Parts: sequence; structure tokens; C-alpha cells
Amino acid sequence: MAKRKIDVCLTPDLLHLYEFKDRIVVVVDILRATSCMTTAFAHGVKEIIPVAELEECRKLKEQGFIAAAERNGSKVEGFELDNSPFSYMNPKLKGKSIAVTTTNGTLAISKSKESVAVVIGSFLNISALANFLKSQPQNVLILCAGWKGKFNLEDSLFAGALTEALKDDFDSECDSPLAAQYLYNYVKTDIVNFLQKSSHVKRLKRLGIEKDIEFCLTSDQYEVIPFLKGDKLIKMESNFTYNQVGA
Ligand code: 3SL
Repeated sequence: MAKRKIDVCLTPDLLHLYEFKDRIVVVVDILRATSCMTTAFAHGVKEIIPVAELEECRKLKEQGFIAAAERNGSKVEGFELDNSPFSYMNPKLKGKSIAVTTTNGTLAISKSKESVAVVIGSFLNISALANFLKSQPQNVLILCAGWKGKFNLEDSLFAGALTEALKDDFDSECDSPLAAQYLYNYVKTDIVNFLQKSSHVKRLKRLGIEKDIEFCLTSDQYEVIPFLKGDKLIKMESNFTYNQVGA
């Protein structure tokens, strides 16, 4: 297969600058939305309905869905689930459909919906994801969820790690994949320590959320790749081909 192109959008507020409708968009919110989604499917959740707005999530809850809601790092009152990957390891969630809204991650997913395919990326499934992308003919855009429209380090580091993993099959289209890749290669032996000064790690620590951080920064815990089918995230089956994505 000929080399494809890879680009990185560092925050959803810059997405209007990118042609992404004919690409596979990898949405990434390392701390913690896309790490939770990966964990959820690895532990048997059937589907996730990601919604940007709290009210939309509340309505789905009223319709009987199990619902998870996070704003500014904390669980929103009245919802069953928070945004910790450990909450999604609960065997009671096996086979269930869960409505989810988070501050940045679900917003990034809903902004990507016009693309041919939206897949969920995290360190937890990075090798499975890289292998899938290598097998597809499409160009790729990695969309970092960031924080309220701003750049963040952890999503950009993941973008660098994925660009590095894809370097033999993809050429960087502009400078953001290169910058992310340089950053990743510079700190890859000690990502947890490097991120200690980052704004969201400090925010989560202030909230007493410590163990999620290290877990979300661990590579290759799972093989699952969640992808968007209509309005729902589901788990990609093996032998999945591009034509079925988003079908
Ligand atoms: O912004 C988001 O979507 C969340 O992942 C943030 S948090 O890690 O749950 O605080």
C-alpha cells in the first residue's frame, strides 16, 4: 500500500482548519474519556452513546440508560457513573449500553461525526489501533480533545506516540505530527513523571484522583478498538475492514 498522510489537530477548536471528512479520525482524550471507553469495551460493555451535552445525557438516563457524566473532573450529581476507567471494570456493566458525557472527550467525538470513520485512541490500545490504521487505505487525523479548546500535553504526547508507531506507513502532513512525535520521543521513557506539572494531572490530583493517571498512561493493556457506528460506539470485531467503519 502507498504511504498515507497523517495529521494532528491539537484541539477541537482548530478542527475547522482540517479537511477530515474523508479521513479516519482518531479521537483521543487520554485523561480520561477515551481511556475509559477503551476499558469499558475491554470489560464487556456493549455500547456507549457519547453525547456532548449534559441535558442530552440526562434525557437518555430518563429513558433508562445507565448514564455517566463528568464535568471539570468530577461526577455530576444524579448520574450513576463517573469518568474513571476503574468504574468501567465493574462486571455489572457487562452487556450494557451506557450514555456518556464528559467535558472534552465526548465533545471531540461529536465534532468528528462528519468523517467517514471515528475510532477511539488511548495508550491502553495503542498497538491494536496502530495495526488497524496501517491496514487501512485512508489518511488519518488524530484529534486531541484538549481542555476546553486549549492544548494539553497528554493528548499531544499520545498523538506523538501514534505518529511514531505509524512512521513507516504514513507521512506527516504538517508540523503538528512532527512536533508531537519529537516530544514523545524526548520523554517516552518517563511519561508519568513528565506529566506531573501538566494542568490536568494537577487538576485530577487536587480532586484526589491519582491511580487513574498512571493507568491511563500505560500502553497496550487492551486489544479493543471502539468505533462510532451511527450515534453509538461499539467494539470493532477482528477482520474488520475500512468499508464497514461507520456503516
Ligand atoms: O474532559 C474530559 O472529557 C474528561 O476526560 C476529563 S476527566 O479526566 O474526566 O476529568
